[in-house]
Amino acid sequence: MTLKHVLLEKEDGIAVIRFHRPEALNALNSQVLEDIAAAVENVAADEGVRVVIFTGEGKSFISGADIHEMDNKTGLGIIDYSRKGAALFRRIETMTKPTIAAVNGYAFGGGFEFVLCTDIRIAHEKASFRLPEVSLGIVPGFNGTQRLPKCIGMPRAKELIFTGRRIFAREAYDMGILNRVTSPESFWEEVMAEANLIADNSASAISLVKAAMTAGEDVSIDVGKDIELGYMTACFGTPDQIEGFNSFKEKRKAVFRNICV
Ligand code: CO8
Repeated sequence: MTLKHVLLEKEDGIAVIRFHRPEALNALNSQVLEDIAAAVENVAADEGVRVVIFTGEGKSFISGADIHEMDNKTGLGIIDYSRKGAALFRRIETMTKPTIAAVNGYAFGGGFEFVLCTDIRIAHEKASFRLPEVSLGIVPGFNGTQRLPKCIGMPRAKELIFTGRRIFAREAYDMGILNRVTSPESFWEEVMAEANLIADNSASAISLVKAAMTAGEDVSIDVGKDIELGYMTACFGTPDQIEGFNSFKEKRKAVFRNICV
């Protein structure tokens, strides 16, 4: 598929969705949001894709929502734009395929908020994160006020949002925002190694695990354990469960069917 601001590559079950708007450091205007949404729907519908990586072209992951586009909007236009972004971010957060944010540079504003929607986050040590919205007189409107406190706790989230302070990958890792920090040189190799480790496992089991974790995120353990039970039960009798158990008994590596549900 050809998109203006997103490059989509697929190889060996791994899809790479690369933001490509170099003239604005991959800022999220409406067209970029639509292109990312189209790429996400493409990989979501593709049974061959087992892992989805998001990354940026050049020195930026995403430099934020597009300030020039927002500048021309009135209240209703902003609601429309904000909802478009929020719907895309939630779609990414809840899609059944595992996602990796490979943070290659600036993750500012909506870019930082994008990272918070992904399952696994890897950045190289020069990548940086910032929620500068209050310096622009606005609120982190792609749901950063909601997701950041869940990720790092309310006091730290408030400090980052109230100050608009920029942090580099090591500090983001220490706060629990990132899974791993790499050197710039080994960055892509480590991202792909992680994606391959995931892709080797049962895609149907991972999608059920993710569904259970997403559904159970905000519920009591008593409700959550029953959610898990439902998804656990659904695994039994699937081709991957049968293959996984057979491979154990036959002392060989499992060869899964790549079925995502
Ligand atoms: N929007 C639009 N254009 C941008 C953006 C952006 N967020 N970021 C960079 N650009 C453009 C610049 O305008 C510039 O274009 P031009 O050459 O035509 O002037 C080009 O990208 C290159 O930028 P710089 O020359 O500034 O590059 P530097 O390497 O010197 O600096 C920075 C890079 C530090 C990333 C700098 O560009 C910057 O601070 N950008 C703004 C970052 C920012 O404030 N992001 C948050 C935006 S607000 C937000 O994301 C809110 C999300 C929720 C919205 C909800 C909807 C209601």
